[in-house]
Amino acid sequence: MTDRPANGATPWGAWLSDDPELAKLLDEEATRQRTTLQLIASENFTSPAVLAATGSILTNKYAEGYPGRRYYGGNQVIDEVEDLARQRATALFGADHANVQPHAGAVANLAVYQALLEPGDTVLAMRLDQGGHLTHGSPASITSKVWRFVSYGLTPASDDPRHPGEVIDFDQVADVARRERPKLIVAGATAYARQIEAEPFRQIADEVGARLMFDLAHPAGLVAGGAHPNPVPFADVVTFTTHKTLRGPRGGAIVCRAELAKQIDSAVFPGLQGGPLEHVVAAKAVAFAEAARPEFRDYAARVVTNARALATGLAAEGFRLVSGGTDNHLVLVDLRPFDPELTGKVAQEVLDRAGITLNRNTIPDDPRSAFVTSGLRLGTAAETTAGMGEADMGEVARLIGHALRQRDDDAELARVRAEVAALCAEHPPYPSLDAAGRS
Ligand code: DSN
Repeated sequence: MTDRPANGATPWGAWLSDDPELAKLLDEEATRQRTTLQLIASENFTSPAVLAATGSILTNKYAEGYPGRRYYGGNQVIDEVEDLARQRATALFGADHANVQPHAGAVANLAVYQALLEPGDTVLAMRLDQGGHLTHGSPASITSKVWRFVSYGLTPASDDPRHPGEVIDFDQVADVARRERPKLIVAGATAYARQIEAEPFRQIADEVGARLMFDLAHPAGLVAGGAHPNPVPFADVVTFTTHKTLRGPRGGAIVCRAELAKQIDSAVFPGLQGGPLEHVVAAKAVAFAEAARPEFRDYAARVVTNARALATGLAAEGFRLVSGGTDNHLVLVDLRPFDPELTGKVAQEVLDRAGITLNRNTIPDDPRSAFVTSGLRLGTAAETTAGMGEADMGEVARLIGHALRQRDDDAELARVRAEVAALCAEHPPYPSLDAAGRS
């Protein structure tokens, strides 16, 4: 723990000392991240080097265009920064070409659709309530207004523990593809706890003459660390976010086959975006280099073993594991066997009060709305970065079960919050910055 100046100005150096109002908010957020459990499956703690690049002077520069082809002067250094990020991304994933400019995963997906499709073309993607993302054709997303989305889902749940079901139904993918003849098939999910093989999607895409896009937003870091199969050899295009398991700055990226490079680049800029965020591009370069190191392989493996330990603990507390368990970084639980009255919305709010941060999530064929839900989604990427291990995950599961059983008892929730704080104190996310008085 760090002593803090009386005016509350702390977090990222003295720069904010002229703005105590904002400094206080950053300080409060630093305290929240350090003293409560971060179990949102799409979040992580970036390295101090990623934070430094994100907060760098590169934010000052306009660089519309690409290295060697900019619309503004003064981009000699920026070109080298972006080239470094592109080279590191292609090397990390074994791809021909990378575009590191998308501001977010959603923009990366939109860019691919714009590059490969005409308005009204058919796209086959995962159903939202089965784990698909908003940009996979949600009625609320622009994607469904411009293109015609059809969907596939999961196999039914089963009581057989050796074949628990709720895995991608490739028969259904093939049937819908043959019937609808999509121009693009999208693999990948936002709430799916199993590995996704790209090869069966490739076979189906080839059979119906479709292109294949793999949305790798969630497991990108697991792929980089060798803990999830790499879709790059099979997909025409792979989109991903850099801030989830990959542990970089908030943003998106695309890797693709060489013959699609020009189309993809034009779709990102000028198709969708203006000036790239070169400070974030630099931070992406930092993250790609970090993810190529041997210790990142250990990290990715520990994310998965921790998720398994968390899943085992939650099952012992009486929650049902969607897909029967996990082999990636996330766990999706059905709350109904634990308590049929408990909704995801209430559980998320109760756990927030107990210092456990996660998100409610629909489960396959959820009878409740996406705003209420019958499930919770949890992930281990962030707390694994902070140093938690399998025993800690067992403890986390116990605390979740206890808090939800005692949800009407404020004193019990306060006790859980104190236990959470003690656990987090053993695993600070930024020990080096704490020592320097900066977190
Ligand atoms: N919102 C992200 C997630 O939490 O999975 C996806 O965009």
